[in-house]
Amino acid sequence: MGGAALRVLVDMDGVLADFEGAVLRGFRGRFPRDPRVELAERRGFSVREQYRSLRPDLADKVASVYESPGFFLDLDPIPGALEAMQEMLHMQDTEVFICTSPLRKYEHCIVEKYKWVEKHLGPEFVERIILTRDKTLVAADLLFDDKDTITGAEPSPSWEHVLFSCCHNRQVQLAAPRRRLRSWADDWQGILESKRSK
Ligand code: T3P
Ligand code: MG
Repeated sequence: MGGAALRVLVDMDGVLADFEGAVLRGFRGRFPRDPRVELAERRGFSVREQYRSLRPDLADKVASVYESPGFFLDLDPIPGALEAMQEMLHMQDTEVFICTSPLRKYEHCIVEKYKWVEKHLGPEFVERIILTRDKTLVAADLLFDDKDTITGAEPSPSWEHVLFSCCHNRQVQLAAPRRRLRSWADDWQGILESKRSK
């Protein structure tokens, strides 16, 4: 018997669920005559800020897309994510949790995130949802997350943040020893193995 299990946190939007693709599709459908930010042009975590710099009135318009009922429930899974989560769930000496933040405008987002997990990953994973605006307070070995900078009340979180590549963070240069997972086809198993104590 080894030591304690390896605890892995997996973020939801941008890692399991395709938030960016759905924002663009929703915006294009609702505001077809307005300029938009194609995925190849996305820079920075905040969609709203990039649309604001394109034209100030577009900030509220793009926010209305992701604040609409049904938005979070209808997100497509990121390729390979569901399979990777099932594999992690059944891996020995491994504990996997979904660690996700609700929008400040939480009305539809929270319940739809729970429903999405039940629909795509099943009831075992509903038990494994950690919903928090502050991920630094959650203790784990690893956090896979597409947000490039994660801060909160705890100045030295226990986890290593592995940046999950997403359209908005492809240009971000990581300082050593920070690392990325480029997609679910990349070697996530190798990253888990690298954290296990001998
Ligand atoms: P997650 O923690 O699962 O990645 O902010 C609430 C959620 O919406 C959070 O989910 C991140 C996601 N989100 C973006 O990815 N980009 C945005 O611009 C906004 C507003 C939210
Ligand atoms: Mg995310």
